[in-house]
This record gives sequence, C-alpha cells and structure tokens, in this order.
Amino acid sequence: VSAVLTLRERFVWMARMRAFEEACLEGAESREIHGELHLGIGQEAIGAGMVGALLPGDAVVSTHRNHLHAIAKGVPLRPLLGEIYEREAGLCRGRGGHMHPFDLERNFSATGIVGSSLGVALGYAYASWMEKSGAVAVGVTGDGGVNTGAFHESMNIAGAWKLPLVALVENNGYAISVPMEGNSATATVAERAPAYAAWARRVDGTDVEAVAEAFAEAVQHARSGRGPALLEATCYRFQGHYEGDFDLYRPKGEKEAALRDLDPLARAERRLVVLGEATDADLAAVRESARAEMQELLAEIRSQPLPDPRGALDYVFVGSGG
Ligand SMILES: Cc1ncc(C[n+]2csc(CCOP(=O)(O)OP(=O)(O)O)c2C)c(N)n1
Repeated sequence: VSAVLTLRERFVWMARMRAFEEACLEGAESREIHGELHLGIGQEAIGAGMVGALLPGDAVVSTHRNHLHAIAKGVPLRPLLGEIYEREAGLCRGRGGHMHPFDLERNFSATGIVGSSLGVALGYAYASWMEKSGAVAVGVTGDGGVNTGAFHESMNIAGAWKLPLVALVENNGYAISVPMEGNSATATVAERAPAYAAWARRVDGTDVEAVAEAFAEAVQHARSGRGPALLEATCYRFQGHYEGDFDLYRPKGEKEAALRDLDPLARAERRLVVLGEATDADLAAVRESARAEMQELLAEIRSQPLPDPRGALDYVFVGSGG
C-alpha cells in the first residue's frame, strides 16, 4: 500500500516536525500567534510514524494539538505555517488559526472540541462504507479525549457496524494537568478495545519504527472491513499543555528523566549511530537543515499580509465572501 520509509527518512521527518513546532513556539513568544498554542514537541515519532501509511482518499481528523498530523497527511508546510501565523495566504485564509486547520483536498481537519475528532472521523468512515470507497478515517485524540462520551459512542458504532475507523490515541500522560490515573478507569486505553470489538495495540510512541509498524497494521485492519482499530501510543509532552501553561503539576524530576530517555529524535539518533547508518555529524546536519528550512519559510510568511479585519466574517459562513 505505502512506500516503507527507512529509519533515517523518518528521522528527517521528525527533525522537520520539531523545527516546525519550534518555528511556532517563536510566534507564541513574540505574540505573533494569538490564543492558545498546543505543540507536539516530544510527540514527533507519532506524526512521523504515520507518514506513508495513508492514501490520499483517507481522512485524518485531529485535535487541538494537530500540526504533526497535518504534516503527516501531506498538508503543505507553507500554508499550514501561514495559517498558524494567521496570514491571509494561510490554509484557511487566517480564519482558522492553529486550532482549526482544514484541508479539503487532503482530507485533513481538526477540532478543538476534545473527543469530537472521533465523531467526525466516524462520519468519514460511514461515508466510506456507504460509497464502498475503501477509504479509512483516522480520528486522533489524547488520553483525556478517550474519556468523553464522543469517544465511546464513536468506537461503539464503528465496532457495531464494522466501519473503517482508526482511533489513534496519543497518550502523553496528561490531560492538561490531570494524569491518566486520575481520570481513567483502566490503566491503559488499549485494554478497552474488546468493548468495541476493536483491534488494539499499545505501542511506545517515542519509537518511530514501532509506531510506523503498528500504525500501518491498524490502517490495514480498518481497511480490511473487520471493524475499528485502536492504537494507543505512549509518549511525553515536553512543552506545557499550551504555551503559557505554568506547568506546576509534574512530579519533580519527571520531565528531566523524560527529556533524557523519551525524546523520540534522540532515540532515533542513538539507533542510527549504533546501526552504523549515520554519524553524529550527519544527524546534526539534518537537524540544522530542518531548522534552516523552517526559518526560511517563517521569514517568507512574516512578509505576508494579515487578513483585512473588515473581512473577518468572509469565508466563515456559506455565501459570505470569497
Ligand atoms: C469538550 C471539551 N472539554 C474541555 C476542553 C478543554 N480542554 C482542551 S485540551 C484538554 C485536555 C485534552 O487532553 P488530552 O486529550 O489528553 O490531549 P493532550 O492535550 O494531552 O494532547 C481539555 C480538557 C475542550 N477543548 N473540549
């Protein structure tokens, strides 16, 4: 179905994803980006693990923390970053912003309503079944989102009707400040799968090869008509919940340990060096070139105009503007 990527190729994707997120971080610090900004730094192995597994007709519906999934689905970086920087030339002409990138051509969307990505993805999955298109819908959510009614309802119907839905759960340990054990009746999300007649796997979401393998299998299962797949990928969120979060809820030393052991880029680098597939200098050059690419893009976007405030409602409602 999909071209299999090498570890080195996936590392390049992760480096570009990290640099993309850092380019966004810059906009939060300079206050060029308004509102809450949720970054996926630390979660790049999930985004990069998705690359290559989906067909153009497949859909991805993401969350408030959506940039890496958009990149994985093939949304071009220029309009994506332009949208996050609220530019008229952005993906949604600057009206959606960071939380609501929407790309009809690439079947990518996101919602800030926690858990509801699953319901939207379920709609795509139902359409695929009705039209016999063979398309799969991926609904992304977090360890918090899986406790919403929308998640249970969507998974149940997908199981009952054997719809091609993949629930991709990024378990980064916290829902804002609440750890998984504070709001989940089960220790893992994957163990809920039998209640939905779903295929399930729990994978180390900081190991890009493990994610790639498990995600491809989840997609294949959903596409085969055997019902939904539930893939739980564990990881660690290195930034605050959003940029501006006081970040006072983590036990002492936890983040430092995670930075040492669970950084997906560092993990891939160590493996590439051990396998003799890259040197430290090669890998540093990959990171540097990703940073240069994003800085160049950012400079271009900064020179672009913001939308005219008089057009704030254009393109927002059917028949308004455009
Ligand atoms: C229905 C709904 N309730 C509450 C919120 C506020 N909120 C935004 S993000 C978030 C936590 C989400 O946690 P999780 O699903 O684990 O995703 P993460 O932020 O860790 O990626 C909450 C409660 C919301 N956006 N939507």
